[in-house]
Amino acid sequence: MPAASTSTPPPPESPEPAAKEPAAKEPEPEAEPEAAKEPAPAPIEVTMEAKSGSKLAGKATLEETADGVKVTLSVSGISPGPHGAHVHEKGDCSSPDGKSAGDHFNPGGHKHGMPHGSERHLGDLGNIEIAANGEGKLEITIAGANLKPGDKSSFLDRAIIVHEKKDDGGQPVGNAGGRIGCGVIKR
Ligand SMILES: [Cu+2]
Repeated sequence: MPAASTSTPPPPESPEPAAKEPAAKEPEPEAEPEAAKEPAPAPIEVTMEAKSGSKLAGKATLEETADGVKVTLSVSGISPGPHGAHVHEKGDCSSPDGKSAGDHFNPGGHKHGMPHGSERHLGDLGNIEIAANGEGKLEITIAGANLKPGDKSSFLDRAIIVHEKKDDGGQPVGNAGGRIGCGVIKR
């Protein structure tokens, strides 16, 4: 057996470097860190029903944002001027007068107030301003509210009420009179 050759074959020539790497792709956006917040729930569409013999029609969209729940309420068929609007505690619009929706949604046990005031119910949306043609829109973001199932500050499974009169901020519920529109906030 011949002595082991000391000559090892030359390493194969290293292959030509590939002519050119294709232009580097844009880096992928960094993946969300594992502890990222759970995604915000999808927006909720609410159909408003006429109550107390009104001709109200309309809808609302509720969307969870970083700043709270954004409520966009559009109604038609009611008298011009301001009309109180609130989230009420029960997602039940079954009664003709809307009272099945219960009281203002007030998980913090506060006094009634106007939105953005320091003392207010979480469900206080203020007033929707109705034009001469009977139509109006309210857009407001309520800090501290969410749309999560079962959360104590959630607007889910509650109701939006539009009142016959202006919410003047007075106690206990703003002197806004009867309930002329109601819509259940549900998925
Ligand atoms: Cu109300």
